[in-house]
Amino acid sequence: MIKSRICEILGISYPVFQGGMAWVADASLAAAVSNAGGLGLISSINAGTEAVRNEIRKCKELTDKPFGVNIMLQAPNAGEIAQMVIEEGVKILTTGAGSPAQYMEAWKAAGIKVIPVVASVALALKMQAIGATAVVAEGAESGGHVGELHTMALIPQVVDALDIPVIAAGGICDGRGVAAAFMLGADAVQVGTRFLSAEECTVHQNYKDKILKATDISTIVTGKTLGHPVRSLKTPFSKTFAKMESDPAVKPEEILAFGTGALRKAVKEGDPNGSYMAGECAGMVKKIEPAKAIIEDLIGGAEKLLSGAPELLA
Ligand code: TUI
Repeated sequence: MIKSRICEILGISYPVFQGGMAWVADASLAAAVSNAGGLGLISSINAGTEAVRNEIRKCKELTDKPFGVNIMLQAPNAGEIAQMVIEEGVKILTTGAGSPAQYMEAWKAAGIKVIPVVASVALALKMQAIGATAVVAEGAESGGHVGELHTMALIPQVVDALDIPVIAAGGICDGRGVAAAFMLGADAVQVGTRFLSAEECTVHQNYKDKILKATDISTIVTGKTLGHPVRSLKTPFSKTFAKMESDPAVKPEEILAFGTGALRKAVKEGDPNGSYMAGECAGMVKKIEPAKAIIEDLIGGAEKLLSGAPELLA
């Protein structure tokens, strides 16, 4: 049975976090993951602060297990969300796309366990120094906003630098990825893309269909020229975005305007011109199934591999 210190710290049965995917991670998905023994997360990127508050309240009705909220720090309402989660008695937070330093004091005073997502050793060390409970180290295989380093090199370097637990993210999609993450020294994994195919995931069916059809080479990173690299499925939208970026005649403001609202359009409307954020492992997602089955496959698969590992030494 795979257990780690993060299970004790957070009161969860399995060391599996569900990524707090923007527009995607709502009460339905988070509660399903938490009820299955993992850590469900609700995204702060939704139709405004009050919509996120409602998701938190819904989640409390759907599960009595621990769950958390992911705060996207670059969002214009990040400060508002930071206060709202205290009001709602949220106990676990993950943060992404920046440093949560300015909010740490208030969150710690409220007894919140803060688990920032980091993409480098430097930020991981800073987060440990300001009182983070753990960090999610996210490699560039992941979907959405990505850093520079990839999981295989990032995780052991962050593990070596820190004393607090490290949750590995980026490219982890089945028991093989989970086992590998533990071998790299991680205490848990965070999985996003695989949960897009969960029955309880409320994304538009077109989004699920695109994930199920994806292959190994289906994703692309755009936005590097804007300082905000994002991995998404190759679609007419992302290809046009990439073309605009390589055309010196197109101004950054025009590109930004083109991208605004594109993720919501994909998630909520299945709009073919939307942004279908997904990780490199989208090609490994083969079926729609309950979140519980996904967690059982992740953990069961890893346990089987790890218990067979001594044979490698024979
Ligand atoms: O945040 C993410 N992934 C996301 S956020 C998002 S929302 C969105 N993005 C673009 C368009 C529309 C909507 C989609 N995906 N992952 C966590 C993450 N954080 N990955 C990398 C980082 C990161 C990168 C640099 C964290 C900190 C950082 O350093 C900044 C600093 O201050 O040093």
